[in-house]
Amino acid sequence: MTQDTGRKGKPAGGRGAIKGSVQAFARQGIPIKLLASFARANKVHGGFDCPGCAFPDKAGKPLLDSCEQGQKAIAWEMTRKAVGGEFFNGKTPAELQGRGDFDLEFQGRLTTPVLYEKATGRFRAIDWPEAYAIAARELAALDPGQVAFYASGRSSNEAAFLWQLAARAYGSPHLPDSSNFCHEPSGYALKQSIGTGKGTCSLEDFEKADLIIVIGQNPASNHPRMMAALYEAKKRGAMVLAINPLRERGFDNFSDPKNLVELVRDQGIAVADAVYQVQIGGDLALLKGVMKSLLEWERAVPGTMFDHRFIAEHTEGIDALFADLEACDWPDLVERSGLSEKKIRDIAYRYAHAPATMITWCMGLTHHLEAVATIQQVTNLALLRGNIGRPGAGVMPVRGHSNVQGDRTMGATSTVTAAWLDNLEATFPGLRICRDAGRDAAGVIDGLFEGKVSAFLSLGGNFGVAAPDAPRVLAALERCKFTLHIATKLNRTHCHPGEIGLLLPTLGRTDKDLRAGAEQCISTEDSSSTVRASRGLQKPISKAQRSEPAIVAQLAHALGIAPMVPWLKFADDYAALRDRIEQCQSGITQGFENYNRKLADDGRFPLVNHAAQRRWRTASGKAQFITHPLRNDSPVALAKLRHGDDVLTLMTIRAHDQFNTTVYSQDDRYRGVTGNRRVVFLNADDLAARGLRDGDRIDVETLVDDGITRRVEGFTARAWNIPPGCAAAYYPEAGGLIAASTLSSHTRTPLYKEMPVRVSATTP
Ligand SMILES: Nc1nc2c(c(=O)[nH]1)N[C@H]1C(S)=C(S)[C@@H](COP(=O)(O)OP(=O)(O)OC[C@H]3O[C@@H](n4cnc5c(=O)[nH]c(N)nc54)[C@H](O)[C@@H]3O)O[C@H]1N2
Ligand SMILES: Nc1nc2c(c(=O)[nH]1)N[C@H]1C(S)=C(S)[C@@H](COP(=O)(O)OP(=O)(O)OC[C@H]3O[C@@H](n4cnc5c(=O)[nH]c(N)nc54)[C@H](O)[C@@H]3O)O[C@H]1N2
Ligand SMILES: [Mo]
Repeated sequence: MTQDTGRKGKPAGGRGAIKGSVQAFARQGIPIKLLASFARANKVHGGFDCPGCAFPDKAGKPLLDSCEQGQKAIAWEMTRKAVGGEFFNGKTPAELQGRGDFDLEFQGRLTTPVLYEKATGRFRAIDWPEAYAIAARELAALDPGQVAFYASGRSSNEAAFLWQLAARAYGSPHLPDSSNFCHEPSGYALKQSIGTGKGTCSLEDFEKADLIIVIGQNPASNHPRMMAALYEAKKRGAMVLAINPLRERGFDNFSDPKNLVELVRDQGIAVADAVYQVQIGGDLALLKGVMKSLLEWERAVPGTMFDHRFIAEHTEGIDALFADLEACDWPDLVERSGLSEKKIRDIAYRYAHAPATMITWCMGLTHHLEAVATIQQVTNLALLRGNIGRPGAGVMPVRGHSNVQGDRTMGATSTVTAAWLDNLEATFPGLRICRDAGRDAAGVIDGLFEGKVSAFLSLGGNFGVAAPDAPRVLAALERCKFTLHIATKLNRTHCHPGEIGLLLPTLGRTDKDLRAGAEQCISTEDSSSTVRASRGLQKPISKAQRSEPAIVAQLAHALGIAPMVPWLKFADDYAALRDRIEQCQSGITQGFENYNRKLADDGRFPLVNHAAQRRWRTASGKAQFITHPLRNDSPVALAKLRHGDDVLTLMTIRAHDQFNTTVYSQDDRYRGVTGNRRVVFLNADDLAARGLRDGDRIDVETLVDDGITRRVEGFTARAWNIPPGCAAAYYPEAGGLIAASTLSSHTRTPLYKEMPVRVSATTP
């Protein structure tokens, strides 16, 4: 059986990217706006921060700093399609639930507050004073310990700060966020290892690295501006290695749309020098193998492999790491990683010969049982050769949502330090905030299932679809007493309101934000810890839309909490708000001094990243080599004990035409998929072993032994270049297969990319 490689020969990026951008705006009926959008996206001076990914923006005044994927997200938001009272009035949740996800969002921008009451069973448009009054009435009647405040990572620093302040002042410590589903293990692992829970690289490092290892990431679809950086690196002679179960298109063939010669020839270059097709979840063993090779060579010729001075001066725990590596045996590492000893040694050899190496990763490492352990081996590998805190070197979790890192810096998370809470109280004298332990996203899901979370509020996102066990989470949201969503567009979670449900229309990144007659700017933080100003470019489609900071501040004001916080002033004057944020950051995050002035003068500024300066904020002041055993009790291993060779490991991944739960089309042009996202990519041998063929209709069932049946039906099998025993399907279509009862060690992140499943032919 041959595998389908899609549109063979066509590069990722290139003409396709230009066409994709044009189509995105044309589909919204606003083709002309593409020009303004390209001119302003990610530009620091007078521009706006693209609402797509969190890849760093170029410094200075680049002609262009945007990509196809960013333009899709922008067009989706800039659309002139609107949905208001005429759509919602009289509709029941069942009627809305009957519509497809695409159809819901394609209705356009939300333009009116909407109320749902179980008593009438219907939605209806209301005005803002009524919305605030209802929210205040509901929240006042609830026990704050039962109320969760979720944040997705698209908001601004200003909105995120107010969100956590309002939640804590109200009395709830429950601040789950999309990071809990995303890079939580990265932050946790890095904090323990190097004392800073953020990546240590900047965009300039891409210009100086000799080797860039891209592990568990598909930048061609999810961070195309990073593809441009890799492409430049490759062209100047750097080496790029990809570690991924899939040979993603961008690795083998990518053309920068700005390169006219390649554009005309419609041909790009192989950006990756090699792609190592690791087994799903095999990275921990692989990384141990790479380090074991280095150790063996070092023992043979001492002084050749490691940066001994760096290790002696800056680190602790090297002996335990060596002991751990010595205890590993090669056949076991080979079996677990799915890569031959030769290939693993090949990576080690290339790493050992590169003067400066960067290692970047994304969800391919975090959505796993041993995510923290794996990321700490990435860090160990970097530390062994002093590859942190010098030009062209470093560790870089490439963040997802455009301001997900900033939300965290603003304290919008359930785990914050006591120092942060102290600063909040000191900044607003008289304020008393909740200091209880808060629920993370997994905790909120448990709470929803057990009835201990009875109200759910969200600042953006699509929680009921993004969460594991999505169908059960949506049903649990309906059992809530109160739900409230601040959103730009209608999505499935909104169609499952609680007894009282509010949906509040907000401005997005691209909208001009006028408050009390003055144009406001917001700020965001990218994956390289750079904070920047962002100003919208178009007039909002409706006068009834409110900015996120204004909505949150008005809600808090209506609720009558924390009168010492000047909520209404903050709603109209974000600079005044930023002055207080600066105060709260004192002694916590260095770099926010003169926040407003820096934004006004330079448009952006870096936050101090201690690890990048080789200052390790760990208990001992040294960077830590941390080891973890290889486990035999993963959900996949347990399923194999019961179901033998039937078990496949499923990863749920993104297609080229989506942003998380927002699906733009049924196509994935980089993987040759057209018109149907309900596909499962499988190794040809695995298909044959099950008597299946490419194109067959199949059902997929989760093999987690927790008494719950999870199944999707009528998917299409695709024979694909994927390691044996591995399967891939798209998120969110396959999200119902992910068991909320299985979570990663340390950070309780869902195992979105490591589910044991069985596939079988659909019975007609
Ligand atoms: N256009 C667009 N941009 C986006 C997003 C979007 O949906 N659309 N989403 C944003 C968000 S929130 C995020 S978090 C990022 C997501 O960006 P990515 O992490 O790149 O996205 P995923 O599709 O989830 O896929 C991860 C990659 O990991 C690989 N992988 C899976 N399991 C393993 C494993 O065990 N080992 C290794 N080595 N690799 C593995 C998969 O083959 C796939 O190539 O992108 C952000 N940017
Ligand atoms: N099976 C599976 N599940 C996953 C993943 C996976 O790989 N596989 N990935 C996980 C990851 S990495 C993440 S980050 C989560 C994402 O989970 P979420 O962040 O909860 O989901 P999104 O799809 O990003 O949210 C989209 C919605 O946000 C709203 N929105 C968009 N822009 C704005 C804005 O500017 N302001 C406001 N207030 N609202 C806005 C719109 O209503 C839109 O419908 O999903 C996780 N779920
Ligand atoms: Mo994410």
